[in-house]
Amino acid sequence: MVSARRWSSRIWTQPRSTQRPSAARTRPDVTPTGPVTELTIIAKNIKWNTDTLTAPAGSTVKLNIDNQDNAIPHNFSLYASEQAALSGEKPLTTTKIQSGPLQESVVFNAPAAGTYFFRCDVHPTAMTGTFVVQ
Ligand SMILES: [Cu+2]
Repeated sequence: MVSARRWSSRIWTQPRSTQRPSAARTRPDVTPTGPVTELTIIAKNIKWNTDTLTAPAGSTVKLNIDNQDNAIPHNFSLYASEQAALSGEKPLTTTKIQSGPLQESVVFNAPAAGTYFFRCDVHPTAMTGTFVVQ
């Protein structure tokens, strides 16, 4: 802690290790309307670590996205259906396309109960899955 350190000069320089990593980003872009369900998905070797994510209806989802692919860009987009994604409909929620390694979170209110489709828009055939709201 800073309080345990001594001032070595009049100008305090914050040690690097306590600086906020620039890669860590959170987007609290919605007002939660229900209990928060925290989910995590990992992108590694141009694959998601799971092809199914599940959230309770009425919950607010905090999805942690861990892109472990060095210098490979990914994002996460949730669509009403696979057909909606293929026909160019706008995603229900999406993140910016960014290269890894990167950990970020996106917060969104779960859509109505049903089965949805998610993918990485950069790798729309290799990185897909089903998002279930029940
Ligand atoms: Cu990708």
